[in-house]
Amino acid sequence: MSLALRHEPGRFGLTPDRGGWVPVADLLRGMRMTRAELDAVVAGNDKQRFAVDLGPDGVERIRASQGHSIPVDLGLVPQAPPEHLYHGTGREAAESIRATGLHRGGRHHVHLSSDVETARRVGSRRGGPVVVLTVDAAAMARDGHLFYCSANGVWLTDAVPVGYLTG
Ligand code: HQG
Repeated sequence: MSLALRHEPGRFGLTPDRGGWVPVADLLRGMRMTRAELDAVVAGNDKQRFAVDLGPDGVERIRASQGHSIPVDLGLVPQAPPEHLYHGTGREAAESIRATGLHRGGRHHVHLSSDVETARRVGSRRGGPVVVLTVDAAAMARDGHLFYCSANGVWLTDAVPVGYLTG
């Protein structure tokens, strides 16, 4: 479902709207899955990656709450971040990040966690030793950097310059 809703909707015959939404019925057809399977994924997903709601036309729709590589406007409103946010990554990446700052790569934003434990889990996805960097989000916000919080609690920002990173 992440592939269909974040990265390659065309492979499943889907055309998300500007906000990244597709009709639930279209996703079921495109992925050849049942409604019960979809409900189980939406409810059981460890990160609550998918949101289902009623569109303005009364048609039920679904989208990924973050993590897209296709262009989408999630309609997120800038929010004041907590004082510190965290980024978990591998040791080599951490070296490079300490030198050049955090970059968003293929995603729309840099992804930050509100607690160390979650950041550690994100960083451990690739195997190997994990480094958790601390972001002085309050200072970034004071300096005019914008932060957004996705529907599933992931903090997003465009980039984190080196001066705001420790760890
Ligand atoms: C690294 C998962 C070298 C960065 C998770 C990361 C998250 C640099 C990788 C979400 C760098 C990008 C995002 C620099 C950044 N030099 N490496 N200057 N700047 N990096 O997957 O944060 O399962 O795009 O440390 O739970 O790991 O998709 O980002 O290792 O919320 O829902 O470049 O993905 O969520 O990798 O993970 P990613 P991420 P989902």
